Amino acid sequence: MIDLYTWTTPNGRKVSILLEELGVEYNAHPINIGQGDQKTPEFLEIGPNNKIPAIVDQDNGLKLMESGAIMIYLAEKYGNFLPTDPMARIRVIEWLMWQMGGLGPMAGQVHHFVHFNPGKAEYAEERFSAEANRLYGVLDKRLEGREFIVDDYSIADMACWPWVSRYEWQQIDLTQYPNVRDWYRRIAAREAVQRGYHVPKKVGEIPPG
Ligand SMILES: N[C@@H](CCC(=O)N[C@@H](CS)C(=O)NCC(=O)O)C(=O)O
Repeated sequence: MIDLYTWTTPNGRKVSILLEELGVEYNAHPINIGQGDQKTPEFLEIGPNNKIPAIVDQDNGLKLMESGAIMIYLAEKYGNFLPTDPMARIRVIEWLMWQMGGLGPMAGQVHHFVHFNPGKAEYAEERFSAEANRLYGVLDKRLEGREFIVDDYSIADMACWPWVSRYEWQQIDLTQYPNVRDWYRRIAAREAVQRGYHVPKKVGEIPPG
C-alpha cells in the first residue's frame, strides 16, 4: 500500500496518474499548499523539502520525495512504464529529467509571473514564456512521427503531460505544436489519466487541448 501526499498540481498529478495506470491501491492525503500544509512538522518528516508530492511505501517504510524519483521507484517496484532494455530505459530517464529540469521549472515560472502576477516583472514574463515555447518546440519535434515520447507509453509521458495540461495558464497556443496537441489528447483520453488528474480532489475538467 502506498500513501501519497499530494495536491492538485502538475507534480502531484504525475504520481497519482502513474498510480492509477499501475492499478495500485493507494491512499491520497491532501496537502493543501495554499494554506501551508507542506510546512507542518508532520509533513516535513516525509517531504523534507516542503513540497508535494511525497510517498510512504507501507510495505517497507520508505519515505520518498521528488516526483521524478518517486516515478522511477514506483515503475520499478510494480514493473511497468519504465523499460528494462538499457537503451530504451535511459531514453525514458533522459526525457523524465528533461521534464524535471526544464519543462517543469520553466512552466512553473510562467505560472508564477504570467498567470498569477502579470505586469510585475516584464523581463521574467518574456524570458520564461520564450523558454516555455522553446521547450514545447523541442517536445513537438521529438513527437514527430511518434505516438509517445519513447516507444511505448511511459513515465516520461506521465511526467510531461500534467505540465502541458496547464497550457492555458502558460498562454501556449497548442495549434503551433500539433504533435504535442495530438499526444496531449491521446493521453487525456486514457481512463487512468482522467482518474489520476482529479486526485486528491476535482477542481475542474481536464483542458481539452
Ligand atoms: N522537484 C520537485 C518540485 C515539487 C514542487 O515544486 N511542488 C510544488 C507543487 S507543484 C509545491 O509543493 N509547492 C509548495 C511550495 O513551494 O511551498 C518535484 O518534482 O517533486
